Amino acid sequence: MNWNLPATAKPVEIVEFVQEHGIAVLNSYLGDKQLVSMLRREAIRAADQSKHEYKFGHAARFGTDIPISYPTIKHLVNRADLREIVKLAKKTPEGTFITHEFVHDGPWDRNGFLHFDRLHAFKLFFYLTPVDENCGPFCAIIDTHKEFRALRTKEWQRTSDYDKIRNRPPIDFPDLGYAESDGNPVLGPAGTMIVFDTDTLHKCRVVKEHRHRVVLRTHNR
Ligand SMILES: O=C(O)CCC(=O)C(=O)O
Ligand SMILES: [Fe+2]
Repeated sequence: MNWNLPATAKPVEIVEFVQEHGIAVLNSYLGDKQLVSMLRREAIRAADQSKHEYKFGHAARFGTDIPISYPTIKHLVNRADLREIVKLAKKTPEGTFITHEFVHDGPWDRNGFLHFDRLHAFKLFFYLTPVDENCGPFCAIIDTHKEFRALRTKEWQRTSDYDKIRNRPPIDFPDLGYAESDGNPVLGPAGTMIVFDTDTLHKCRVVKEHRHRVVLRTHNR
């Protein structure tokens, strides 16, 4: 199954595709190069100034109200098309998470292992730098969200302790037959949007030496 949709896809088409397959990729969804470069500059400033701990590099977390010192990011997350996607998915915006990955030698953060998120979310994920095989591409396995929605639900019935939830199938559930190297990378230019249900198995691959990656994602629950 191919996860690519055209950058002109309508919010309803995007949401229906993600509900069915768990993930959709829209190359160059943010087609305006100047917009993307302003977003990248603000995102790097936000991540690099933040004290948030992130083993792959720097990360910043905002709630739904983005500080006025990041006007381009604030404008993006409030854009009508993005709000429409979240609304059609019947989710509520919870916050924005910005990461600047540049660390290429472990130990890795948990998102460096094939996983589903312990807390379910619907994410809009934007590459703000071009991402090839060497830049720590986001990797995923399409059509896995239904299987792992069931498993996540079962895990939360077993324990209510977030730290005890098992969410890395190759490590925690080897009998299911998933390997750490499974999953296809999303490669694309800066401005690419990935829309995904976090029950889809996914991970971040390691950034190679002298390369970096900048990502802005909104979390909606
Ligand atoms: O940064 C990545 O490529 C993976 C991120 C991730 O696991 C997530 O956003 O849930
Ligand atoms: Fe994740």
